[in-house]
Amino acid sequence: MTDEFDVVIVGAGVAGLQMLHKVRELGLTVRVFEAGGDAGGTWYWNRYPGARCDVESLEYSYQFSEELQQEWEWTERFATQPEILSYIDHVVERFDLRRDIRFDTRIAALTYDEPAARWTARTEAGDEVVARFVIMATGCLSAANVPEIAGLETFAGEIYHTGRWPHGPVELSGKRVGVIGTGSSGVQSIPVIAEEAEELYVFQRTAAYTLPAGNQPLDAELQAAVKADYAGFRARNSAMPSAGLARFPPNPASVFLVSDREREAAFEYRWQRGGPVLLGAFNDIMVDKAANDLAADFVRRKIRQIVKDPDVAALLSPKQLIGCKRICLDTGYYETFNRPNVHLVDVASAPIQQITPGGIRTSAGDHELDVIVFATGFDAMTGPLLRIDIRGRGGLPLKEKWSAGPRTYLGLGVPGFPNLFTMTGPGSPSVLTNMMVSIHQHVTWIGGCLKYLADNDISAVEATTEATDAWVLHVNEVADRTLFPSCNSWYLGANIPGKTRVFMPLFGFPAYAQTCAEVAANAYEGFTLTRSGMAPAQAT
Ligand code: N01
Repeated sequence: MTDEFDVVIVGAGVAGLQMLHKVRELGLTVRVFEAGGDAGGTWYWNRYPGARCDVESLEYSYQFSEELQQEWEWTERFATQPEILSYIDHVVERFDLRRDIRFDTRIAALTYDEPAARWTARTEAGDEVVARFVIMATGCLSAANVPEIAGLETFAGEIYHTGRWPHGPVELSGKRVGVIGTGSSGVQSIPVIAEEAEELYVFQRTAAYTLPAGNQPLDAELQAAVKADYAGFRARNSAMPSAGLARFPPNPASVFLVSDREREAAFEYRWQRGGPVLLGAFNDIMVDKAANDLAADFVRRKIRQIVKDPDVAALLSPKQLIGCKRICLDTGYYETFNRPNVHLVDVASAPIQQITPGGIRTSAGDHELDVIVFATGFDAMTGPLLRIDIRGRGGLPLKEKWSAGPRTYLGLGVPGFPNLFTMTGPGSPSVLTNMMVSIHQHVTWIGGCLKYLADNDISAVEATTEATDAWVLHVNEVADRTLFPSCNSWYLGANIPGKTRVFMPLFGFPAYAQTCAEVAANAYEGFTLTRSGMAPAQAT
């Protein structure tokens, strides 16, 4: 007999775990499926050397339990991957979450049975369960991207992807290592790999902007002060566009209203403070190209000061706008290129042609390697959803529905896919925020929706096409008021060959959270609600 649950959750990362806790609170039956061997999602998979969060520890934590946030002690301003994973393990144990999770189980297909108003979830092994609701907690950056490079399978050495780093030790000492990619994963891992490897070759196609993280042991007084009013701390962060950094808010003034000296001092102050706050030095950096150029020039000057070889400094200096690709945070990234064992390979001017048994061949020559590390990122936001064969009403595949790019209402629901929720989905603030806050908001909203459906004897909830069309327009209009869509970022899907270019996340957390609350208060306006055994009860 096929097992049946009220809710199936796909993914036991940070989002799936909190959602599981909420669904249990509602008294619903639930099964979570997780492809990994344990909980943690991003933090389970991304074990590469130097992996660390770029959101401050005091903010990158759950807020659903006051006891939990009081008892956990963070040790560093920006937590390492192992520390976050042990935090997640603590949460899993504390709330006894493991018993509802099936690990090492990847969902291959989800199919909606319209007459029964039930989803069937099929695992890769072919097992099936049935559920009324499916909650996709598959993450935004979980579908690893390994570019198709000729000859990859011929390489005689070891190959790793930062997002699929082995759980056992990886020995790099005495080896010639090549890292392809200089986004956040490359920027974090390169300084650490450089210390271990005999020779490190960094294959850079686009130079990234990276700012000093300013990591340090967490100030005990600060931790105590935050804990004394964690609710207030959370509320202040939730009122920020990025759902964070309220302790160091963006400056509301224009860069053009200050003198050159004041501008430089403002940039320098934020550079020294560490973290991503340089982008908030003035209010026009992300909306006005001339303002953006001033911030970008400041960082390029820093690169020239740090990197001794002027040719290397020039290659490391990004040309695109600052911030329109996700800004990176680092510990000693630019300094690493002063080491004699580190070599920057410019694959923009001399592209990678093929991987050979002995290494990487660019149009300028061969690089002999023992290890290749792909720090080449992810098929972001839609990848984790579309790698599952999701079929809604009438057997419509989500892949077909989204052939011209993702279309959701609030980043939570898709027309034609009743009772399926996409946590931190495209069309929601997600990756432009502290994910912990966006996840909390989605757990709360979905939990409220499930309760409303149960209280009102409603068997199906489905985003309307009208509401979705208007929402997609809104997301694009908001993006077009910023500089975000102006470079080839993964926010746009531009890192994946053939992927439709659509700016996927929505800028601005507070307005979004307000809209979601209003939709809920208005009996889920924009969704069609179908009462049990009846035709649609409400179509808005
Ligand atoms: O991936 P990316 P990532 N040949 O897509 C290059 C989060 N994150 O894993 O820019 C040569 O940013 C590509 O070059 P280009 C964070 O949100 C957070 O680093 O396409 N190069 C680029 O340099 C982040 O933004 C944390 O020209 C190729 C790199 O690979 C997101 O994850 C840590 C190539 C990919 O950069 C993704 O970061 C890590 C090719 N064929 C990640 N294909 C923290 O919390 C791709 N590249 C700190």
